[in-house]
Amino acid sequence: MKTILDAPFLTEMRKTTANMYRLGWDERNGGNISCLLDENEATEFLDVNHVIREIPIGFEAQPLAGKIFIVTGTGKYFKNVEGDPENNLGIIKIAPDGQTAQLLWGYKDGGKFTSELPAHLMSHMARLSVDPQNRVVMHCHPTHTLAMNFVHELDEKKFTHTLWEMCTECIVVFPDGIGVLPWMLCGTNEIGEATAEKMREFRLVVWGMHGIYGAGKTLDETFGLIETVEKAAQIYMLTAHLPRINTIKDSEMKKLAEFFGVDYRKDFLD
Ligand code: 2HA
Ligand code: ZN
Repeated sequence: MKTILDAPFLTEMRKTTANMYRLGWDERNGGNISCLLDENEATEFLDVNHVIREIPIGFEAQPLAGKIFIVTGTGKYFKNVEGDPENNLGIIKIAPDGQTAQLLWGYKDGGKFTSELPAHLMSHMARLSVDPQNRVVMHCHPTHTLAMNFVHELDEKKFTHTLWEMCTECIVVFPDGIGVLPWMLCGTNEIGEATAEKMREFRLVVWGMHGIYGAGKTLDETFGLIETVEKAAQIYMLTAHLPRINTIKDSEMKKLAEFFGVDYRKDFLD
């Protein structure tokens, strides 16, 4: 069997968390990522039937039974994942009962998965029901996106429209828009359920005055979604207090969406 440290999915998790840390999106233990692994690929690097220990999930994730995820650890710092993946990450398999995580690798110091596992697994279920290719759920605290939460209405249409206006690429990258939740207590099944509900409709969900969730087929795609939102939010925060002289018009955004053939939220344009 090949060594897990050579697994492309592990390398990608290390690179992604390091990138996110350096961008300032994941201070201290902020942020978490889960990625659904292809069972055949995982089998090349680890014995998927050897369970190190079992950890209760705290809710019912029956539709994901048998699925294997690599997940960041609770209380762990993105800053440290690259240098010490075995303590800061874990690979879990959802047991047949849907209520237990079987640890296959990682969380070496006795740790466990992120406190936001409900939001992650419930979001995976929601995204898989609309896109069987979805593999990644990512949460972080991007600075400008978060700043914008304090000065912009937390309304899905208005928030999406403002961001679409800030960069020409936005309507093409996230034509489905951004779901927005009010401030809620994090780490709970309630916020998990609310996030998953939004994830049926959106690949991006803002947690009011906390951060953002993204979902996608790959780590790169999901990172790129959040990166594009954050860039647009940065432009907004750099310009919101200045007189606006120019803007990308709704008619121009429509042209972009049509030219690139994306199915956009028509009700989010004026
Ligand atoms: O895992 O970001 O939302 C730390 C957090 C909680
Ligand atoms: Zn958070």
